[in-house]
Amino acid sequence: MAASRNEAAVDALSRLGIATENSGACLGPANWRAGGATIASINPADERPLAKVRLADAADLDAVLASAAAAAHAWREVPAPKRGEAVRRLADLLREHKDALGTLVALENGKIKAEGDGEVQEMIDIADLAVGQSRMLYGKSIPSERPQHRMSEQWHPLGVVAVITAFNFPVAVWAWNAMLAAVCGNAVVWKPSPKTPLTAIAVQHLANRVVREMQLPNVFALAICEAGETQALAADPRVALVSFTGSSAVGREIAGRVAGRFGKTLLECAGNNALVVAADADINLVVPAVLFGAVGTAGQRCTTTRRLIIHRSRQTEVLTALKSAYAQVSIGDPTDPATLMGPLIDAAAVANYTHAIAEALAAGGEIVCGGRVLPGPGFWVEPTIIAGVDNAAAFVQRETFAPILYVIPFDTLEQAIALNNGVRQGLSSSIFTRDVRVAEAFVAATGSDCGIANVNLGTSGAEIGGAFGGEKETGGGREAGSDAWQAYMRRQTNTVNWGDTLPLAQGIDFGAPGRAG
Ligand code: UN1
Repeated sequence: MAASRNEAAVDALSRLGIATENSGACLGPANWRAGGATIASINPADERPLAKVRLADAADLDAVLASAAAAAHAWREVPAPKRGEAVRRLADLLREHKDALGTLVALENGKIKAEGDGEVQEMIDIADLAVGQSRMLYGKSIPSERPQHRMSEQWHPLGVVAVITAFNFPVAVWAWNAMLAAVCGNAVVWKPSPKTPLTAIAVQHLANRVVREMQLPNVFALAICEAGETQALAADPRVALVSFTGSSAVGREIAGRVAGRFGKTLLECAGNNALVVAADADINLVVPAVLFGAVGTAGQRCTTTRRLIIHRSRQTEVLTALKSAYAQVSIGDPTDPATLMGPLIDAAAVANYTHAIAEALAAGGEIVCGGRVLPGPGFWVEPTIIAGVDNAAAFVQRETFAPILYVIPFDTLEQAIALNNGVRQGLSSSIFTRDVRVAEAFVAATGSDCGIANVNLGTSGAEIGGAFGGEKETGGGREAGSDAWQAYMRRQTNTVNWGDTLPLAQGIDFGAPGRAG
């Protein structure tokens, strides 16, 4: 199942400035460094190295943070709409490099080219939103209870924002954070996954171009490092906000470290997303939604559909349709336009896949389709549907980053909602129904407990305009649109007394010892 490394791929690497060996730390244009170990970026489709990267060590990280702190001081004095112009320029460069960067995402992550391009589009979309937002960092005006007083609030930059991203959205999640953080007046330090370092280096080259051309402070920095340095990054008081995307276990550790110094966190951890098929669901919507949600990105999205909660009366019909849809999924070279599913990221991901399936079978689960590891080189598995499992089983309760869909039947809407909510994670959810009462019940306060609850569309593939994130062990953070920009700023309440007396709030009379005359 080896994928060919075609000329277009080699061309994409060179168009993005990727060398055979690259430094993993960058303070700004012409300021790359790295004193740590050397790693290889492996193409998960053929297990061949794409290029090498020297990691940042503790000294590199320290230099990056010192530089970012200085840049943040200068950047906060630049008017926000001017900061927006830098993001607009970066969006221009992303448009220009969309094809190459989308290809590099496909090569390094293994997601298909259409999804790699989609990810770059997501970067462009959030950049456009951030440019507009740079003119709308609104504070409120609040009526004061005291005469001749004016109360208002304004939003100030935080300082340095660290963005820790996962391999599965190697560039878009940085963009959600970085574009907003930058217009909000912060310097951004990016710690990408060492599984996908080249896409980060490519984006850093583009950011460097913007900084150089526009002669900006070095507000975009990069530190590709190992776990020890990542924990040091979280513990460093120079970092005002740590935005973390990844597993709940690591998120919990990072959050603890940041909380220990009263820093801020923005967490986007595990999802365990269910798609509910109500008795009256339109199968023509359900099948493509499950296919994209459960098979797309080889099941490696935070928003991947992991549980199919299905009305018992529709089970046979829907599973039969899904079985034939799954049979048509072409697995192979992610850069081939005919491919629908690429490889998993690495051997550990394949091991997690096999382990979860073995557990499900041992617990009496039955494979509807898929279930096998495919021959390498490359990390190939079949998209899998497993029925006859219990929602409370350990393997259903945890997020396995692989294309495995568990089928769980229900009889009443109350049961379906309880099953949807009956996991520790709370990212995304959806229901398929034509009944407005069922739809509204699902999105009501008594319905889905997730950060995202959809009706008649799948659990994955959210637009950037909405706030993205979830509850419980997903971590509670919100990124991208709506008012998510506020996470990258500190709120200041200002009360101004423009009178000649000093009335106290709550009508307190505190005597008048200092009263003149
Ligand atoms: C993620 O998997 O970390 O909603 C993010 C979606 C994408 C983002 C996923 N827009 O599936």
